[in-house]
Amino acid sequence: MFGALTDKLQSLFSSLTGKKTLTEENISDAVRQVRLALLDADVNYSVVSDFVKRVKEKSIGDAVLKSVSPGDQFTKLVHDELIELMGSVESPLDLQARLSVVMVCGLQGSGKTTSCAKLAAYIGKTEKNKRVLLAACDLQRPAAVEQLKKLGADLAVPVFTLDGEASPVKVAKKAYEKAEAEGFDVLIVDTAGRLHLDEELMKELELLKSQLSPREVLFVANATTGQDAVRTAAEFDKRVQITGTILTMLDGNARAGAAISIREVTKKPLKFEGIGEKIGDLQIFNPRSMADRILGMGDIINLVKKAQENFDEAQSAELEKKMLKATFTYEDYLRQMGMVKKMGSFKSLLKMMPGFSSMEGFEFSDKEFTKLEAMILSMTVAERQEREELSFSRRKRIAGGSGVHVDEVNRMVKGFKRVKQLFKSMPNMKAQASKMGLGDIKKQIEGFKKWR
Ligand SMILES: Nc1nc2c(ncn2[C@@H]2O[C@H](COP(=O)(O)OP(=O)(O)O)[C@@H](O)[C@H]2O)c(=O)[nH]1
Ligand SMILES: [Mg+2]
Repeated sequence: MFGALTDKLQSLFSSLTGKKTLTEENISDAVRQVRLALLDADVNYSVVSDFVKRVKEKSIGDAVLKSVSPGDQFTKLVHDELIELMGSVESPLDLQARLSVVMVCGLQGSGKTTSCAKLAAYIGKTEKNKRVLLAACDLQRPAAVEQLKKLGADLAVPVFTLDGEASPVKVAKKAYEKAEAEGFDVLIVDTAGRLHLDEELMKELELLKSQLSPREVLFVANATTGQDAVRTAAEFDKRVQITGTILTMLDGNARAGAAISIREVTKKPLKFEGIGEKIGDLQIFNPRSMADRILGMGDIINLVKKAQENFDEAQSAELEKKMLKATFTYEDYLRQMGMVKKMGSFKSLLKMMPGFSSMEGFEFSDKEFTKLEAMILSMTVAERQEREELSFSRRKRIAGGSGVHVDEVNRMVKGFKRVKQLFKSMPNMKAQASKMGLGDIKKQIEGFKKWR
């Protein structure tokens, strides 16, 4: 996700790992490099200065106390400081009012409308007893109202609109009246953006805010825009006193700058992160997990959370037992691939883990799965359980039965064997991954990739 910054910090940490002790000299060097890496990643200058000052003070104090594994010590220090910089803890939505208004604002194209819908879905999932009404108050772009209507319809969340009304404040007021009259708990208000900061927009937002007394004023920041997002956040905060930020486009090649600086500059929490275009691609912002990702430690928290949503636990536990005992059959393989396919945003999930950038472009499509399924279902039960050797004539029969070329069958057999072998020789499975029945995903994916 943060490619360059992650790479730099990682090589810096590994160069320290060889050192016996942290001396003032090599700390200075390391700190200087952290500073450059952060500046390079577009982190706000004064944020960087404060950050490295703190790291330096602490690491020197630290080195006096203990001189074991200086690289790890330093990594941990930078990690801890990054977490603190990003707010330490998760910052959930404040929906305490009887009718809580959430006003969403930001520049055009930052992801406001999408985030409104994602928030509605998120609340629907996390606060099942709360009823949400969406209000389409972006009257600048004619398509904006339609866009929200469609998103709402997909989610079965009602969207309030007023045809022919040109004043967003009037629409918002009417939406509020409806929400109150009909006992809604949350009103999410989508607002207009502009390409750049502009006075008219700010006035409109101030007016909306004064009319709605929102519980939350969420600034939506496109994380790929780096310092611009930070400046914009500061300006919105000055005018409408934001209560938090939603960082979007974190699935793109976002530079870490925005994530790190916005909170420090506005002193308002980073509340959510958007990691894709789909409605489910919103998660609560977790400073620790973000620090892990920036430092390239993988994102175990989110990985586990997501995997748990997508996996049938009992089924994967059983599969894993089988794999370890190497009684893994073609049927199990098919089931496992089915689970991989079910994980809709598998790709964005993989990108959260270290060393996975090479996986970009990996997609396991429905079509490929259907092909795999056809091949395995064309096998006899004895073949699927490997009680019968897959001779060339058998492979030809399978190819014929499933409408593929025999080469494809050969590749599928290889992929299966590789995955099976992998699990046999896998004593050091990562604890978390193993819990989810994923095994060493990276190798597993390589197996899948080779099959393809
Ligand atoms: N990749 C990615 N795309 C996003 C994300 N959030 C929004 N988008 C896309 O960005 C574009 C602009 O989003 P939209 O919500 O219309 O922005 P708005 O003008 O601020 O309302 C749309 O094509 C969205 O699908 C995200 O987190 N990741
Ligand atoms: Mg919009």
